Amino acid sequence: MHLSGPLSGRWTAYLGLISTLSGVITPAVAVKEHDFKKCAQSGFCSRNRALADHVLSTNSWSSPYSILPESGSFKDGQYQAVVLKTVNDNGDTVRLPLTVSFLESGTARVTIDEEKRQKGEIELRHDSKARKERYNEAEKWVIVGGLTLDKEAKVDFEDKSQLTVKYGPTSSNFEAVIKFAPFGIDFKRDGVSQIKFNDQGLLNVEHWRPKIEKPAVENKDTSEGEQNQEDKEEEKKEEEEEPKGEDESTWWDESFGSNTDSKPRGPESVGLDITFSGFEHVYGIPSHTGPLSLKTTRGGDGSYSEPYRLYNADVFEYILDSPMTLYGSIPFMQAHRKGSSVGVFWLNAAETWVDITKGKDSKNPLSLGIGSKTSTHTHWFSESGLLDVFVFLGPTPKDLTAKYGELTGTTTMPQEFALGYHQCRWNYVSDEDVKDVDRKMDKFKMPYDVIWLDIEYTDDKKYFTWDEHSFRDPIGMGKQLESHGRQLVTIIDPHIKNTDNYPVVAELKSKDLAVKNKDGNIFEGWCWPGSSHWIDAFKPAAREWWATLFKYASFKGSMENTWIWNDMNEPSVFNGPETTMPKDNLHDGNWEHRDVHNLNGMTFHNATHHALKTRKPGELRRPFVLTRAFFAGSQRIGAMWTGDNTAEWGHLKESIPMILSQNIAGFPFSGADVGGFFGNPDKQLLTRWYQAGAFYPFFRGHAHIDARRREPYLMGEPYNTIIAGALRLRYSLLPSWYTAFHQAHVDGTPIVKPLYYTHPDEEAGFPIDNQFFVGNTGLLVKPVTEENKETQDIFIPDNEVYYDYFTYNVVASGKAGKTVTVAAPLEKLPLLMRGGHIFPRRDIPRRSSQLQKWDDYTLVLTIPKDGKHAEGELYVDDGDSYDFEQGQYINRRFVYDGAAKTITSVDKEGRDTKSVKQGEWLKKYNGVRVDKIVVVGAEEKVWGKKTEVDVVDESGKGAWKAKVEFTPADKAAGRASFAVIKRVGASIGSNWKVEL
Ligand code: NBV
Repeated sequence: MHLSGPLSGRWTAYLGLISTLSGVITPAVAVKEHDFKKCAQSGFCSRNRALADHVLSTNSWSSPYSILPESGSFKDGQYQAVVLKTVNDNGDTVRLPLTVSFLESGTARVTIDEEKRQKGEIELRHDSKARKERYNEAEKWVIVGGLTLDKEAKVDFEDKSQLTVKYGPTSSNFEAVIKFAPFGIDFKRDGVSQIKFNDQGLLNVEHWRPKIEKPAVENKDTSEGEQNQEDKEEEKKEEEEEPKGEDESTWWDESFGSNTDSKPRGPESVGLDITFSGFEHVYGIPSHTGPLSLKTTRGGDGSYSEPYRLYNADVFEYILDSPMTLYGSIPFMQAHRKGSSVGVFWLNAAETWVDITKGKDSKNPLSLGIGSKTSTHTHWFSESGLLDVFVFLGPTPKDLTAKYGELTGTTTMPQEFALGYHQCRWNYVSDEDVKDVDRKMDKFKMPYDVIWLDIEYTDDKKYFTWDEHSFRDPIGMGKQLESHGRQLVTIIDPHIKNTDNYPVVAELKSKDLAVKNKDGNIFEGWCWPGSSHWIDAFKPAAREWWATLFKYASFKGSMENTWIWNDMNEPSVFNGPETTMPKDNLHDGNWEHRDVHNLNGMTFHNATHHALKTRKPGELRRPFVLTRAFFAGSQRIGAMWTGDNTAEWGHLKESIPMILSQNIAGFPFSGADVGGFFGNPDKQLLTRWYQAGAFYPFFRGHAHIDARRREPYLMGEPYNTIIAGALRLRYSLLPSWYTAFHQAHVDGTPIVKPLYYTHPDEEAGFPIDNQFFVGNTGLLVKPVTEENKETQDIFIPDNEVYYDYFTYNVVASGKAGKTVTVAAPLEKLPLLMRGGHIFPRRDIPRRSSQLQKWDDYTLVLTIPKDGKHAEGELYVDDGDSYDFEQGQYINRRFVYDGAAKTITSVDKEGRDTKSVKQGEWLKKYNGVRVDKIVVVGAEEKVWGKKTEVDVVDESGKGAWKAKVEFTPADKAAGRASFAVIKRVGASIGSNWKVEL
């Protein structure tokens, strides 16, 4: 295979991979950390860190930003003023308009722009077409609600030095103390400081300025090679003697590797320190490897020495426990301590870094830190754009996810099949191969819903085409899948092959819908197809055009069960700086790529989502689109996965905090490649990965093109049976998963929840990120992520009783903060049920979720320690259309009342469901019933003598008896007693009561 074109480190790294595509299997060459910038290699990162170093090492620093008091005004929940930045010793200033908005939700928003007058004055250094404004359209892509101003917010106090605003919903008691000089804000709840802006004095708005050309350095008569030793030493000496000024070396252009960024607007970063007062733990800002509770970043034991970076990138063979950037970014951080959860959302789509340090606050120097609280200091900086930060004052973790969800939207209600198991690899080699895998999954009784096609299905990486030698009959393939309710996902990437006779690229060019380079010409770069162009999905016209390509008549071979996977949308550009687009490229409206980089993937994902929604007139179905790159707001569009992980135990282990981080940061529909993308997992690792994957919100097995085939049925015994068990466990719990997704859709609640979220007062749980709860089920899972481990220690966060899911053994009874050890031989996933819950299940094993759609339910009721109360829920709709928005759904609340000895089902929202006009689906669902209720921990004195119970179906079907079977406790084995109410027979959608 001959390749021509510009080469970079990244490109050569891909050569190993690409050669496999021509049939020669060569091991991939790993791109390592040095292909991505360290802070010291990024101009604005170094400058902001240098500022921090300078400020924090001196006592005499005073932040040069102050509010011009007479410029301030407060009206209708908004404070506006001008912040003056003193830029030199002469006292020259630049004017920065400040807006502090107090929103009805209790969220506050602080925005700092640069005054228009300044913008008019600046001249771009190059003859660049880049827009001369600070990028202010992130909001347009990200924010979907919650911006109504709080008209009740009021100024409570004002003098020459500060202004206090009281705001927030009734009884919230929020206040913002805005200090004028230096400028800073202290956000308080109930009079206690929670979040402080510019408390350390690191606010930095690099104002726009003209470039002053320095006189050219005299041409020394030496050849490059020789010059330089002497001169360099001389220069170094001079530098050392000179007082340190700002480092201007990267103001006007900046190189990394062989790429130079032209930076036509010069330096323009925005930075701010945000202190979380009295908080020891901060979480969020995915995606990174490493622990859920974020580490400190300025060196020292157990710390990182680099800031967390948010710059969507195709990080090949990413490393573990690192603040390096990955494929997607959500600049939302939460701080938590007992009694308080607060957060910030940094709305900026440019490259962003976050430093984290922790320190003891002690006013009294003699206290030696004893009794003082730890605070977390964070320092955020982005390369360009507005300073735009939302502040959430909690007080609970749930308040944070709800308020953030109100602003950026919540998880899309998924296609029901999308919660099933997805079978992927790079690549299934033909339509026959796909059909064969499909048959084998059935043969080995392994349920699955979706099979995936990676880039090789195309004709030479031209998306919307098929390789006609290996995929001769895509429709035949699609129909076989359809016949048992299964789906196909095909990959469509944003790079469009630059070649003749490819109508897609011809239209992209003729319609002027591609990303441009800095000169305003169509940008050309390298990716899988070789020379390529990139759709600019920021353009409304590009989005509309993209939609036309997905019509069934255009994308021939696609069918109603074909869905889409968007990869490489960071975007990945093999010969670009850090494998992505040059920052001086231009998008819609002549915004530089630098301004919008982290949004890019979301706009493409969004265009695909829109395309699927409109692919056939009248076909109103929920799209399924998986994305690799994402930003705040992507949760409204589809699912994400954690990219190219490796078949190693460490990657299995770190997938859990990564997914938990997605969950608390508003984008819970997430998973990691089961088995690990690169390399070959051994059978034990693969088996453990299936057990863990069965508890990822998005559950997909995937493998690199060089990896050996690893469809789960190839493992032999006992692995096949164990993996089939994990898959079936997932399928039986699908009703509970769907219910948890619905909750996420309603109010942004995580689907899988870490302990600080579920037990915000149990301090020992705050750093724990290897076990989690599923929805509101009370199911607590801690997958085994270490080799040859046959027991698992599980932390118990409260005083409830916990039962083993499989054996009903009581593993913990009434002691919070204790760790219990459970047996975890390979065939057993450590999974506990907390007392006091009722969760739905479907127990008949089927081949796909679609085949269990009309099955009756099992409810599992776990009796709590005090026997008094248990509850749970079930949400179900047609799993496909938007009819749920018109009331076509069932949303039940189940309650066990130990005193009254009843189990009841009522509408969770208190609707009179009889008044809902029933569509076809809802009518048919009247026939779906509660089959059995399993009562775990059923007390002998209550249940022991029971042989039957009364069932009253309040939908008019009457009352009848259902049989009960009681099994006493097995004290020797530690097993709780349990009862099974058989053939309950009540309609799942109606109000009913079981009376003991
Ligand atoms: O399309 C090929 C792969 C895909 O299998 C993987 O899941 C993506 O993350 N893709 C990346 C391209 C490059 C892989 C080295």
